[in-house]
Amino acid sequence: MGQSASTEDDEQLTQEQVDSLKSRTHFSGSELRDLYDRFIDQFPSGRINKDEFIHMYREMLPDGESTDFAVHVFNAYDKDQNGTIDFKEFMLTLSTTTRGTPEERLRWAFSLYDVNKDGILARKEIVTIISSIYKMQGMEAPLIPEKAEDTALKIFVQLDKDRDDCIDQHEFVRGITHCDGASELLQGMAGHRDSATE
Ligand SMILES: [Ca+2]
Ligand SMILES: [Ca+2]
Repeated sequence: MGQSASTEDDEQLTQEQVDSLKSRTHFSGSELRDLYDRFIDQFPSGRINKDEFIHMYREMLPDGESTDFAVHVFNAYDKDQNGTIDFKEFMLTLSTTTRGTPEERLRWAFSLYDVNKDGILARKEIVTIISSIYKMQGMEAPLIPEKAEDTALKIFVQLDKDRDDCIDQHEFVRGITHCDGASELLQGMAGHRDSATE
């Protein structure tokens, strides 16, 4: 996003990096420095790869089958889609999921559901995410496809106001909080916590 500064081998955040993150997150400078120390402690390379992320989810949710969902969440963190989450990407999402305004959270949720990252939600993307949430919640596998289709259809009927067979960000953010059947989805996401702030 236009920044050329690389944090790769730095042990410390520069003032410039702190200022830039401060302006883009809900964290203070000292919180950012503290979070950075913990981040580097846990991920000395300064990046989280997909396997590490999945592992984090497994530890957080030892009873659920969380791998599919973790991969989708990983992709929502990894804004530049380069296969790793750097500290900046981690902070942007952590800020949104822990302290974001309702609208920020919903925009982030939208990016999570937008599996192919083309800026719109097709019904099968919603089915995909809902299935991964049901799986994580321990629903029996044979029940998942039908239940997920069912919920996705319900959501679609309510949110796709202009009936063009996809949901854009505007329709999603405006409609999802009043949407029947969507509360479990948003709960599924709330189940996602970040060890870094605990
Ligand atoms: Ca990345
Ligand atoms: Ca899409």
